[in-house]
Amino acid sequence: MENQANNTEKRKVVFSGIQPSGNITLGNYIGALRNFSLFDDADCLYCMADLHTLTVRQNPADLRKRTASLAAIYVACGLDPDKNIIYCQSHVPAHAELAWILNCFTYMGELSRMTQFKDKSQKHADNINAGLFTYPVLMASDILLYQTNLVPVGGDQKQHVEICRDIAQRFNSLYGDVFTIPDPYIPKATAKIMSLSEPTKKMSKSDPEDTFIAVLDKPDDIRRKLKRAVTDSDGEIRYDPENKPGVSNLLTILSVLKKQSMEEAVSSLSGLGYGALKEAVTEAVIAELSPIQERYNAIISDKEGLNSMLKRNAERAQYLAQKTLRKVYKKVGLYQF
Ligand code: ATP
Ligand code: LTN
Repeated sequence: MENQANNTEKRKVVFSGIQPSGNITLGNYIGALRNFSLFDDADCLYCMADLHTLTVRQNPADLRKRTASLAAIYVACGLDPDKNIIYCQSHVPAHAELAWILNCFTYMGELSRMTQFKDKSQKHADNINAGLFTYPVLMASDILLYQTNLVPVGGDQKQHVEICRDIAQRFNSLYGDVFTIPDPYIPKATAKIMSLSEPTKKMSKSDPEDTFIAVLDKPDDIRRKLKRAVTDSDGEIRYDPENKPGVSNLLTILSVLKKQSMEEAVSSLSGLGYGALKEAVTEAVIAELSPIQERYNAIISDKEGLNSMLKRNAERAQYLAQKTLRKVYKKVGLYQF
């Protein structure tokens, strides 16, 4: 937090991104998206990290569709596109340009320690490409271009924010104070929402449909998926993530969405069984997602409005990004007119 303390008069900058690599899940929502609207008094940028998705093979038509859909989800979740800069990563060339430079300040050794790289290499053993390896460098560029103070993400991205800090500190120690050193913003209780079918694994949008609830799922799908969610056989409603991961995951979702403490959530179900727990979670999820879906439908049906918002916001982002990029080019010695 030290560099926040140094800038008390200046507005904080908040940056985050989500990959349009599948249906946006309840894990993305609770772990990240929902927190994006907490920073009313900061300058916030939220991107659709479409360049990042190319590290895994994508169907081009689907990728295009999902990118527009994610933009509409951001707005539907309450992010005002006049106050927050909501844009597409590939529309701002400075991201890829800075990534090249920062690749030259990042070591193979530190990249090969990234757990996401190891996991995705296993999952896509036929396509372990260089982009998958340098993924964290592009993410560092996203963050550093805007002199970001805070990065709201889920727990799985902590390591990537740490390597971003290391790269920035390395660069600053060679060239002076070029980059702000960012801090992650990861509330502990919601850092990792678990898969419905394997509650010891993270809920992930690139896993099979029945393992997650999507933000755009219809009430019937939500009900069906939660009915099938894996629990355990002892029948007691208790928060104990180690021994009762399925039940604890459902309790986390319930308490967060109902804005209750864990104790309140557990005691509201005292004496009841897993059927009642699932029913309560179902109702809470539907109540949370229905108004978002209603706003989403209005936004996504106005393609022109959406495109003009994205264009305007990409220009705002590019203007800010250029300031940092020009400074970096100058510092490293690239010839300029
Ligand atoms: P993929 O399966 O394609 O890797 P993902 O579902 O893990 O995707 P990302 O686009 O990588 O999603 O993540 C977007 C944001 O959501 C990140 O901040 C990430 O930490 C957060 N997030 C993703 N899954 C979860 C989860 N299960 N619990 C909490 N936060 C999550
Ligand atoms: N790698 C992130 C998505 C992402 C991101 C960012 C998050 C891309 N660029 C910058 C925070 C800041 C993920 O969730 N997989």
